[in-house]
Amino acid sequence: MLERIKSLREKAIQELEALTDSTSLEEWKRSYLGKKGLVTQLLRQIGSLPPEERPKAGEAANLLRDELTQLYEEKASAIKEAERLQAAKAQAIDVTLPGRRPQIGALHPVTQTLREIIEIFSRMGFGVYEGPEVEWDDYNFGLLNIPPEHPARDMWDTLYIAPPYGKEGNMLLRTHTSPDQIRVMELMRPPIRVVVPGRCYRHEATDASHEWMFYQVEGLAVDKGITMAHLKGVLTTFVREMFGKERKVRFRCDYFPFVEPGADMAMDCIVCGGKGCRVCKFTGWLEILGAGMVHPQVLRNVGIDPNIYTGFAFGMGVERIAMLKHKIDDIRYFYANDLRFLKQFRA
Ligand code: YSA
Repeated sequence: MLERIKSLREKAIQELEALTDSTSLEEWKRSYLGKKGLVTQLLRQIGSLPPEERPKAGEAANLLRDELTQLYEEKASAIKEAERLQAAKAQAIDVTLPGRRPQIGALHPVTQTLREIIEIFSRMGFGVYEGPEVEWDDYNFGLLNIPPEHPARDMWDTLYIAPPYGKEGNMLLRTHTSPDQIRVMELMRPPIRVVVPGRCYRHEATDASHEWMFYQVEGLAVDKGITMAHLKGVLTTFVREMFGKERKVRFRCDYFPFVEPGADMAMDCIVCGGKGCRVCKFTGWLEILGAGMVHPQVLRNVGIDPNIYTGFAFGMGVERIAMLKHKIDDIRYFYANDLRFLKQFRA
């Protein structure tokens, strides 16, 4: 009997030492110390031994039960602690891992250019106004001396918003920022000095220099005694601030129904320095904006007396300015959402 107890002890302890989880530990407990467990069975058999063997066998069996019970408890707390540590490790954050870099965006090159333009005009005392992109026909055309059937409307075909139209006439996506000249003059009385940045839309066959959606910056100055000299001075200053002191500018007559006289302004080609290249179509000059003296009828349309006040206005394309600034040869890059292009303009 004592031999059986000894070998049962060795087997039980060996098995116990190999256990690593609480499920198999409970299984072990059942098979040795449970109601039908091997140690329990052994204890029951003591009574059937010859009387002289009983005391020693009983003592040994009881000792085995107590020892295994204690070993079980020690193992149970060791496994519990190990399982607790493992669960904590699974949840833990490894602070030694390298961090993930946040994706930091940047301003779009057109926005950067727009801000630069506005800053230059701010330094010359111009305020900033913003008008609606969805505009009334009358503001986009009529009040700017472009009545229905006027041939200038052909140049500025646009997207019309579906009926019902209000009493103000058709609603459309503005083709230029010039309607905001009217809005500003309805809001303010002279002296006026504002620039109006914003998106414009045209029914346009896109190409390297034309988009169907693009930005303009409108400029307007109205006061007593404003002349073409002020217009030339302000715009020449703008070009030299934006593109460098060495830039030359050229003004030529142009026609816009809402100015008299009208002009376009060009600067010497920044790419070839005025010698002639593909960008300037071998003319040496790059046109950057339309301008002129505000037409007396436009002033009358907003209740400003043209006998007292005069004004100048201009409208420039922001993408075209950005193209010149960065020597970009196709306007379509700006809105193609290609990060290889956009990442080059991280400020
Ligand atoms: C003229 C006289 C004023 O007193 C005031 C403003 C103006 C400008 C006028 N409203 C106008 O829109 N003229 S424009 O059709 O020649 O456009 C002005 C500028 O916008 C162009 O010089 C060009 O830089 C830009 N632009 C025009 N159509 C464009 C465009 N840029 C990109 N895509 C297009 N489709």
